[in-house]
Amino acid sequence: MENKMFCYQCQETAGCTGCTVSGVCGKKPEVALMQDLLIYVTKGLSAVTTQLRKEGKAVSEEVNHLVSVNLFATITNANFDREVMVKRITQTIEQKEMLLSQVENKAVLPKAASWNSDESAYETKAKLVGILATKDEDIRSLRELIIYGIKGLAAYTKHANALMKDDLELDAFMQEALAKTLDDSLSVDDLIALTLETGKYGVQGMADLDEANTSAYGHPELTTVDIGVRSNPGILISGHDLKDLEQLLEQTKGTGVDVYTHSEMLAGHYYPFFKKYDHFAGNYGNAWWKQKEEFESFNGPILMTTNCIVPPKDSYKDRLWTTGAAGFPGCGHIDAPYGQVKDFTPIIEQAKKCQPPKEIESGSIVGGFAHEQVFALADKVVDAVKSGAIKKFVVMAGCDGRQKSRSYYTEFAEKLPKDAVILTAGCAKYKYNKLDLGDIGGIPRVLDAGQCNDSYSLALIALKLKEVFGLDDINDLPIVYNIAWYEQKAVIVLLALLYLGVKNIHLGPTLPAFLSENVAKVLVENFGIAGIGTVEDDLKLFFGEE
Ligand code: SF4
Ligand code: SF3
Repeated sequence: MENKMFCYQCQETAGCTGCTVSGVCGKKPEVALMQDLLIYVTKGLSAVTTQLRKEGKAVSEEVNHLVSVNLFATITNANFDREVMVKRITQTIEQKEMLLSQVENKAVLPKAASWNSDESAYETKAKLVGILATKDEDIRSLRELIIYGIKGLAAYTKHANALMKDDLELDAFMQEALAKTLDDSLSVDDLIALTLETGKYGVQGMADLDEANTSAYGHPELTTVDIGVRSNPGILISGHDLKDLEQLLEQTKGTGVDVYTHSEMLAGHYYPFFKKYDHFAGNYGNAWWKQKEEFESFNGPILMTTNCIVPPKDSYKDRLWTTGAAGFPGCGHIDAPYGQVKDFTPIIEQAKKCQPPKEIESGSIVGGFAHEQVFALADKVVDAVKSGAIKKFVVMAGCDGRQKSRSYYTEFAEKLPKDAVILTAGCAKYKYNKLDLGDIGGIPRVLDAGQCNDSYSLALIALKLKEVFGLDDINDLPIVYNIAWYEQKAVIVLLALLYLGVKNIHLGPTLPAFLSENVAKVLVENFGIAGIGTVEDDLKLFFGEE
C-alpha cells in the first residue's frame, strides 16, 4: 500500500520506524505533505541565498527569518495547520523568485531552486520530494539528521531573533547546510562532517540565545516556584519564547488575571526580570503530553508560544491560542511583525470570563541552576566533589514524552546513589522534579538549568569543572549522560554535545528511527552513543557495583 505520508522525525514515530498513515502526534497526512513541500522549497530558497552570498551579495534578515520560521513550523507538535504551510510555501517561492533573479551563476543551482508553481501543483509535488525521495538509506539518514538538527537550531534562532538578536553567520550556515542536503555529489563522509559542523553551530546558536535571554532578563538564579493555584482567573503560557512571556505579563498587569507557566515556560520564573510581576503566579501542570487533562482543569486560556501542542479536545479548544511558529486549525492565533508588540487583548478578555484554575498540585519546585548560578556555588560544588560527598553528576536533560517506557527516568532518578546529582534542562525534568530527592550539603540533587536550549549551561558547567580540576578531557569528569529525547530540539542539543567532544551519551527511551544501521554504527564507534537498558543494568553500568 502506498504511504499516505512518511515522517520519522520524533521519538514516538509509529512502530519506531515511521508514521505512514497518520502521525502518532496527531499530524494528518495533508499537513505532513505540505510540511514536506515547505522543507523542499525552503531548501530551494536556501540554495539561492547561499549562492548569492558566494557572489558577495547580501541576504536580508527578513529572508533569514522566513527560513527559520519555516523550519520551526515543521518541528513536532509546533503547527498542525495546513493553510499556514500552504501560505508559507507560496511566500517562500515568491521570495525565492525575487532573489533568483539576482543570481549570476544559475547553472550551479539545484532543481529545487527553480521549482515554481501555484497551489494547484503543491500536492503532486509534495509527494515527490518527501524524505523517501532520497533512495540511499545512509545518505537519507544523514540528510535527515542534519535537517532535524537545523530545525531545532532554527527554533532557538527564532527565540533569539524575537529578542532582536540576529547571527548572520549562523543563518548563512543553516541555509548552506540545507542546500547541501540537496547535493547528490556529497558522500557519506562529507555528510558526517556536515553533521558535526551542525553541532558546532548548535553550540553557537544556544550561546546566542543564552546571551539574548540573559541580557534581556538577567541570569537565572535559584528560585522556588509555586505549583499550586491562586483565586484569580489565569492565563497559562507554554513553550519556550520568553519575549512572549514578557509581553503577556506586561499586558496583564492590573487586569486581575494571573499568569501561570506550563512545561518549558517554567524557566521564566528563574529570570530576575520577571520577578517584579506580582501576578506571575507559578507553574501549572507538567510536561506537554499531559495537557489534555491539565488544560481542561486550568479553566482559563492557554497560549502556546512554540511546540508542543497536543491536538486539543473540543472542551477547551476555544481557550487554546497560538503565536509565532505554533498553530492549530480553529484556534486563535495572535502575531505581530518582527520587533513589534503582540496584542494579547483577546486572550486577556477571555480569561476575565473564566473560572480560576482548579488546583491539581500544591507545593513548590526549585530551579534556576544555569551557568552563573552554578558558578556562584562553584566552591561548594568543588569541595563536595573533592570530599567525596558528590561522586557523580548525571546529565538527564532533554524531552519528556507520553510513552510508558519513560517511567524508566523516574525510577532511574529515584534509585540513583545518594551521592549523585542530576543536572537537567528541558521538559525531561518533569519525570523527577517533584520527587523529594533531597540535597547534598545544601546543593539540591536536581539542578535544573531551565529549558532544553539551556543545555548550553550544562556544557558550560562541564567545561568549568574540567578547568577547575585541571583535566585535559571533558570525558575525564565524573559526569555521565543519560539523555531523553523526543523532538528535533533534542537533536541539536545532542549534536552540540558531540561537537564539544562528549562521549558515551546514552539516548532513550529508543534510538532515533532516522538513524540507519550504518549511521548508528558510526555514532557508536566514534562517540560511544548507546541506548538505555533496564534501570538496574544502567545503574550498574554508570556506577559499578555499589
Ligand atoms: Fe510521527 Fe513524530 Fe512525525 Fe508526528 S512528528 S508524524 S509522531 S514521526
Ligand atoms: Fe519538551 Fe516539547 Fe523537547 Fe524543550 S517542550 S524539551 S519535548
